[in-house]
Amino acid sequence: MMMSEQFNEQFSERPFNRLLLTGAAGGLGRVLRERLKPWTKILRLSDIVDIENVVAGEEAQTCDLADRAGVFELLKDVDAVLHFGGISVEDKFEPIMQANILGMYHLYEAVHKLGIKRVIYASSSHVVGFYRTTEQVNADSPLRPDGFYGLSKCFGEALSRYYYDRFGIETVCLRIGSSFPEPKNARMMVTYLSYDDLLELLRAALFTPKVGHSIVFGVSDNQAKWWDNSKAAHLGFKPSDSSQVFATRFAAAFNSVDEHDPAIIYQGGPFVLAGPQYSE
Ligand code: NAI
Ligand code: 15L
Repeated sequence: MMMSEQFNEQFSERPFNRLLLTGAAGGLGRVLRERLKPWTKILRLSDIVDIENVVAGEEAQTCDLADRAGVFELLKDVDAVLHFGGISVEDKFEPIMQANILGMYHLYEAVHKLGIKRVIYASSSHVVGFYRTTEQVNADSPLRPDGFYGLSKCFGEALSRYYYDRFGIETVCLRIGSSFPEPKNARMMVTYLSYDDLLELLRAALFTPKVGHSIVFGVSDNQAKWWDNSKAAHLGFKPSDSSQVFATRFAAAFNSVDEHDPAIIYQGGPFVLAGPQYSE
């Protein structure tokens, strides 16, 4: 039995009335849509694109995060927000600004004005992508974003810090590494976060009684490590999986790396090179 199943067994009734999941049509949103239901009577699903095949226990609300009135409508009667919506890779500044910067501002204004107490924010390891792969990073390390996308996640982390310091709204910023069914390349042997471990991370972020403003790296218990989660020990996040089960696939890639390639030198991998192609 998975840890999250053991955890779910203790509820005689679902602990939340209504959780909101943004980015629900995306890669992680589709995974979480299935897995969050034991925690909430109603799961409100939102994305800029329509949510399909809505079933009992779900509500769907299409919303562009750049639309302030729409975001306020979206957040009505919500207990907590799992914010996974937005641009998820490097892009031009303008769409990133609309979805990830303006959208974050709208979200937190609505959270504040509607009295919502906690947000779980899908940040990214690309807030520190310009550290070298030989370096260790923790939640207090200075930010070193690797592009406009990483910069927008830095903004999200700082914005949520402000709303905690000023208004007491709790946020857990998840600096997710690479959360896919399995690692796609040698870099992801270090950055991989399994879906089960992602769920365990969300459990820790949602159910730890007091989180204040926390930053935690979303990464499985992989053999090679760049990120030190000791500053987030209060969350009690303990990953169970490891990318090591996929190791044989990438053994050849490790032996043939170009040590002068920035995508190899820096933790952000190919993201460190992507920026200039999007600048106007
Ligand atoms: P994704 O790109 O598959 O999903 C993002 C969703 O946000 C999409 O369905 C998209 O339609 C929606 N969206 C985009 N612009 C929007 C807007 N203006 N208003 C409302 N919705 C909008 O990305 P994925 O992989 O599911 O990631 C989810 C979140 O987790 C993202 O915020 C991403 O930055 C973050 N993340 C994901 C990682 C991963 O390995 N999958 C790693 C690090 C961070
Ligand atoms: C991210 O932040 C992206 O959202 C995701 O698509 C992956 O590219 C991931 O980082 C990564 O670094 O592998």
